[in-house]
Amino acid sequence: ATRGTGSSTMIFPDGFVWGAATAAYQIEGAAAEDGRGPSIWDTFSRVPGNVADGHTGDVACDHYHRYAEDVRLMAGLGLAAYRFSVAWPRVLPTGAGQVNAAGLGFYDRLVDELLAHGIRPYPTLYHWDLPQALEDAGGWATRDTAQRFADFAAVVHERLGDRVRTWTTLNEPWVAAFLGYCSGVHAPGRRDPAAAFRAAHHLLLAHGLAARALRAAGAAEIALTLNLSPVIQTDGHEEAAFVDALLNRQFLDPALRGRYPEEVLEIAARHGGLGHIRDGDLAVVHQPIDLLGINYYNPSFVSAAPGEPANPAFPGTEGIRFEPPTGPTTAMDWPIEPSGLNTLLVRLSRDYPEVGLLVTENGAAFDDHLTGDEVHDDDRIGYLDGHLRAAHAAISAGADLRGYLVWSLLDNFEWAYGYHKRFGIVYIDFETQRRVPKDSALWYRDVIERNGLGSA
Ligand code: PNW
Repeated sequence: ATRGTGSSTMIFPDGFVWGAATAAYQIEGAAAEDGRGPSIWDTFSRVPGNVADGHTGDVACDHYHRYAEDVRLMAGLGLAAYRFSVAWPRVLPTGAGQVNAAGLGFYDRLVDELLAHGIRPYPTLYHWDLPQALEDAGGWATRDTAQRFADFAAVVHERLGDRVRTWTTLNEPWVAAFLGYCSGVHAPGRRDPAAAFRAAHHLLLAHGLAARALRAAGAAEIALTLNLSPVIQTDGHEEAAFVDALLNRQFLDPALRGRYPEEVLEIAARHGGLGHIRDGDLAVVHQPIDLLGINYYNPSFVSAAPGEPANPAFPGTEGIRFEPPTGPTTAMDWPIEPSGLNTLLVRLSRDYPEVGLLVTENGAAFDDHLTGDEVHDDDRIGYLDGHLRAAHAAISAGADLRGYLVWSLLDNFEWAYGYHKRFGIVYIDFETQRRVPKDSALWYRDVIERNGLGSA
């Protein structure tokens, strides 16, 4: 019952946490309600050309008003955990100063509603919606933003700490820094490698300062969520290790070992220098944490290619080619490669054995169609089934994996792709806001009920 093949019954460990994930700007809507201030995504999405068809998060899934219905949906699926993010500009409209009680009140009601339905809340404190006022003061490229974040974390903990056990500081600092400040395809849309390395460091510092503040305030468990991708070399030799250092170890090593990879220091030194890294910073970044949140979608394939220009999100990758997928892909054109999750979990448990592991995102966009009251998304079921089998194989190989949260509960605002890419296990009709559980949601309900997978 423990083999990683497609044909055996696979039961997960007792207490394995099954759930789903979302993020504030992607689902809430109500962008100007109850005193919420603007975030960098409100600004960015309004600039023509930044988001497909000029979509914004103004309405999204209207979750701000429909959260009770959405929690009922979750309960119907048997979810034990729900990962959401807290919108900083709802709580502190300009990022600091006076607390906006109405904004904080939303998360207070959401947490109560979840608990009333037996669902454990897993808040993430930063999922990319930086208050615009802080960006105007320099954003993540500025050191002050890290302290502002720790102050925000303390405010949220003060209100929810009696009911929330597990606190996640950041979601995917690599994406926030390198898509936001280097390639510019995410908010705030800056194209400055030096600013991106500073942003990455200040995000790590923000994580450390917030983790310290949360711990001091009595938080039971603290987590950091990273987007991680095994880098596979199709040709050449040094290239995969270099990309792995930028994408994965730039965040893993400071947070879990208190040091930067040499490759990162070297390349950051050539893009603006290392003056932003002060003595003692890495000790702050290296706080004891309980869980590493893993967002896994696909491996990255690279090869040596002399003359290739640097990838816009990866400074220093001149001469390295990011290979397009050759096998099956999702609607994002991302490769479908479940074995990458096994590789990743086994590697993390070997290289960072002291931290528990939680898959905080895994899932796929496909071209879904509503037929009557049903969505037949067999492709998504296949994706999830394959990845759960890979996760189970990693557990059998000794990985300390505690749970799995599917991305996403709902179809939602998929950043630069707007509403065109559907990642939900629940379909949203964005005209009527009707929710329709897809076949994958019903399948997932059965997985949760039996704590595993049946014969395939
Ligand atoms: C993650 N990349 O984003 C986010 O945490 C979610 O908000 C998002 O909806 C989900 O994955 C699906 O995209 C990523 O380019 C966006 O490597 C881009 C990348 C990785 C993760």
